[in-house]
Amino acid sequence: MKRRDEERLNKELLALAANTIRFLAVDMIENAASGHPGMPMGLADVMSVFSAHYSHNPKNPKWLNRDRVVFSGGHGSAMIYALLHLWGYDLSLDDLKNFRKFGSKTPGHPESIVTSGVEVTTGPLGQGFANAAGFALAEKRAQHLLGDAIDHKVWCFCGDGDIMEGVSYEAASFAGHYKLNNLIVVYDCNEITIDGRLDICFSENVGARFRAQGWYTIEIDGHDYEAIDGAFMIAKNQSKPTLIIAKTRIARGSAHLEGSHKTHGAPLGKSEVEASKARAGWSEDSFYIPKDAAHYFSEAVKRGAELETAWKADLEKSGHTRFVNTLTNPDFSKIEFPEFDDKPRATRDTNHAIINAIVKALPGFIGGSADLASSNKTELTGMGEAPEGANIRFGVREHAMSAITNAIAAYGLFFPFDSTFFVFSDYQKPAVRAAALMKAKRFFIWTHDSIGVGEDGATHQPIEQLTAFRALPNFYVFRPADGAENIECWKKALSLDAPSGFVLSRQNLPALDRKEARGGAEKGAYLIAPAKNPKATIIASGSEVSIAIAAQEKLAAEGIAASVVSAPCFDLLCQQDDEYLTTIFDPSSVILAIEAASGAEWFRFADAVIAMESFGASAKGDELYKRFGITADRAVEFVKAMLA
Ligand SMILES: Cc1ncc(C[n+]2csc(CCOP(=O)(O)OP(=O)(O)O)c2C)c(N)n1
Ligand SMILES: [Mg+2]
Repeated sequence: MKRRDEERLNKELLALAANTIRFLAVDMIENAASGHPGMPMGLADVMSVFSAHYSHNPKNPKWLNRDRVVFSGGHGSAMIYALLHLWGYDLSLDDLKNFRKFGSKTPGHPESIVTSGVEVTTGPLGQGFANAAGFALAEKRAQHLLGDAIDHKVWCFCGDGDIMEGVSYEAASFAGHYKLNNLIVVYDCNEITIDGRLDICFSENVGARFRAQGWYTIEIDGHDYEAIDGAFMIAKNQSKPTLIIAKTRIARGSAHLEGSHKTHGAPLGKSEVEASKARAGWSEDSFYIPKDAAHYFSEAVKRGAELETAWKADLEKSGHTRFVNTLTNPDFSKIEFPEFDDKPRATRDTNHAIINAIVKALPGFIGGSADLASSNKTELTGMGEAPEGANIRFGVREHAMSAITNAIAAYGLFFPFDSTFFVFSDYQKPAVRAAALMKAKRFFIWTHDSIGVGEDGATHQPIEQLTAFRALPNFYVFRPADGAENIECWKKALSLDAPSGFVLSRQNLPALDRKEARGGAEKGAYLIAPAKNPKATIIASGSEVSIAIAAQEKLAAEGIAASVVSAPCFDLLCQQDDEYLTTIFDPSSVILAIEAASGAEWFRFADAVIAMESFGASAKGDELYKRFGITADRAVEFVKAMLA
């Protein structure tokens, strides 16, 4: 990056710029009467230097070769918004004045779908750290596909809280193993968290930990401009990821509260703001931006335009422009989905054939498993290994896996997946929620979806997870009944701008007869086995659809007409209008749902629900279905009782 040395080391200007960040953030927080001034004030010196190192284009926040920057401590949002405004992003002074207000572009914690320039939604500590590792991995894959056209850095700013969270351990281990030397993490080490001094609860040697994980580490005074600049220069030329441990004082520049945990999450208060501004020789005016500071930050606009123009020319010369477009706008109609015959198959197996068909057509499809690829059936045949190839070995690091995959999705070129047993989705949950908040187009592949798992027992048999994920906004859970439905679910999921989860069986399921079927999976549920003038409708998903059909046959033998609705996606079903609902649920029929999970949500549609009311147990899957009453005979009993 072109940068004038005298500007980089103009300490007076850097101090002016830092105070601008500090007091803009402080004024935003006073104005909102809530927020977190400690971090913006403590990190302002680092950010003022960072501003000259950061390669981005504020007028095109999606420029592909921009540096990715992640603020993992989302509570520092006032600092982020102040910077985005100063750099020239689409964030006005009025937006800063609306900080934390309903419908503003400046929510309490940064949200990528609300504010342009915010790469990922952060707030739950540790997520951003792992996202940064994901961006770094995504860049390695992009470099493999596009060569020198991609050569940016990934920056992450994090605090004591992020470092304490387990997910940052997993992600650091992953980044160290894959030698993600494009990753630079700045640890805002103020040794203060909400409850007070860090040493009341945390005393490990963070540098030694990261070095053991394969990182290069540097410790600096986070208020010394030369040291900060020097650390950035060193970090940019490493063969390993770099952790810069910046020793800082929380609320640096506060007249009486510098170093106090009280500044973490509460406004300084009017008199303290006045005293602090007076001590810094700052204007008393709120939202004051000195001209020289404004100029210093807004250089980003000119520099960004130059950087992007030069990059576009280089890309053109490299001949990769079309490939970038292909990756950015994948043509899903190119996928040649497999055709399945009528042999029984586990949906994890049909899914394996489907994801291999997807990757054959579209190089932006990448992903992997948390050490269960052979069980999850997620190997992408012949597609190579990460960081260059499409198969990512996440190791047994489910939480980081999903936060990493969220960032791969946010990178701009890929639509990734990750995978584990459905029961271990509990270990991914915070990242699943983050994916939904970001509307990330990405896929969770969850196999071993029920008590059908069998002898591994209760620890490995999901019960409540389906209900939990169906309750998650912006999230689509697909539980297909067989291979044909599995394909339909993928077609739908690929069309959504939101994350999807595939909940798949370990055990074989029969290929269902669809000759009489009405409708398809795209509405979430459809009549897979309709009956004339049904007295009952049985609704089920996944492995229970064939049980419902068996119940239908038994009822028919007793002269009771029943229809069967297959519901691969509860979330989509909830979006249908009454007109559609009456086509699948005959208004004169009683409705029974059957599912080998907690099933509470089915009461939204059903009069009665057969579901799991306890944990599972160790035995063969078939036996467990009988023991727990997830059977056709029980469905028949229920229907007869409901009609009586
Ligand atoms: C997963 C998670 N747990 C708890 C919180 C609540 N929380 C927000 S900030 C914070 C402490 C942060 O300490 P640090 O990262 O050192 O930030 P600083 O106080 O130095 O700004 C906590 C516990 C959270 N946001 N996310
Ligand atoms: Mg701290």
